[in-house]
Amino acid sequence: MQLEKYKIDDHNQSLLKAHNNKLAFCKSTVDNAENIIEKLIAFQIAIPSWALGTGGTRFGRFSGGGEPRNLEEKIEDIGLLHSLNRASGAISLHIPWDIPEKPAHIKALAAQNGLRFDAMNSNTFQDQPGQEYSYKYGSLQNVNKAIRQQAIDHNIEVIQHGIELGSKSLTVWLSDGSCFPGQLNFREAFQNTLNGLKEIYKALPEDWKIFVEYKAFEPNFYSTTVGDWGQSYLYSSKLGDKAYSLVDLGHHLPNANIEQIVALLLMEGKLGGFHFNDSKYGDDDLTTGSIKPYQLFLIFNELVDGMDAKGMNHATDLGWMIDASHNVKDPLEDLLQSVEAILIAYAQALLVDSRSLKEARANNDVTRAQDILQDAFRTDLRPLVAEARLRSGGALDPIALFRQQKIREALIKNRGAKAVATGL
Ligand code: PSV
Ligand code: MN
Repeated sequence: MQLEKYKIDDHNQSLLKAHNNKLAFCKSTVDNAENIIEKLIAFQIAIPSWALGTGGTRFGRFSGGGEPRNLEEKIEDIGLLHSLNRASGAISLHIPWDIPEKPAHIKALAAQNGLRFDAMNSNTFQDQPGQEYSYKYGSLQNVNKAIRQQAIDHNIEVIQHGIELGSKSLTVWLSDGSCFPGQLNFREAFQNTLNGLKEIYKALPEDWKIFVEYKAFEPNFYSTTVGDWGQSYLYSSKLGDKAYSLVDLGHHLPNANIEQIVALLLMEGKLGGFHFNDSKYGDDDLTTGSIKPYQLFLIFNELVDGMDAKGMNHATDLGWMIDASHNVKDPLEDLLQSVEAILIAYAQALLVDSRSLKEARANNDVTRAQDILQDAFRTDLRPLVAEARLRSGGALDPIALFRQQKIREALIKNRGAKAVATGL
């Protein structure tokens, strides 16, 4: 389903006066407004192919209807999101949930929707129909060589799919670990995993990156073989220059200082990718910014500061992706909210008066340092985010337009109330 340009224009026209008033006020209080708007326009956040349907938990799944039934429809949904917010110009595929059977056709469809292919994701955390060996006791860590080889081969196959689509990176998230003390020899599990990753690394094209994603727990509840940023850093530094750590916001133990992790990984040149979501308890996969917006801002503050220190391009030098699940909200509305929250936090980080912060730190002026950060966080920059959308051809109020145009109703009519998307 496509949203005609004139509908976006009509919607924008109806909101323009109010928007311009808010923008004028915002610009009168923010010195570098134009610079922030420019950076926001360039910033794109990839949408994963598995986030377009209803998630669910092991207790149940309550479908919202009209979910995309195949990869083509997922691309259409992301194209729709992108036409509304102009900031979702990339798709990240999970194999085997979304095998591109006809890659040339899929590539062309994505291009028609203004999308490029972000990181490819492998899956050795589930058994697939017809698969020879089971991953019940792990994949790359497995005590059985044939199982390890099957996992290596799968990752190499995922790279091949990615090459056909023009992707440039592979994200490996392993659920490997153990549920009970005594189950695993930690050092052997690490070495097996490292050896497997080395084989996968060898299959990477020259201009590709591999992201090693870590997670504290779940589905294993005693140990995880890539359990934290230290372990991920160990793997990525042993692998080589094309290997990086990937930070998923939901993959830490409670109250972990994620902004500090980000700062140090960036300092070491080993931060490669980012998965956005939010959580209260664990890997809750909630809408980004819905629970801890201040933490999101503090993380962005370190990202901007750390990237600037290395002369990195904010928009292109890290892989930005949303990794969320939608159990009670419309997935498309939820994704629009997430993208908005990410852009607000990014804009606020760009607003931080870094020179004064440096001075405050040099004088051990703790009160002033806190104030500088909170000043930026408490400034309402939504008009700048809306202006960036407007200038790139998106809608001033994407969710309002989505509802006015009854897009979900149309999707249900086309695809049915019981259509179920693949993914978790
Ligand atoms: C695991 O919890 C994870 O964050 C990984 O990125 C997976 O690929 C993704 O979720 C989808 O299940
Ligand atoms: Mn993730």
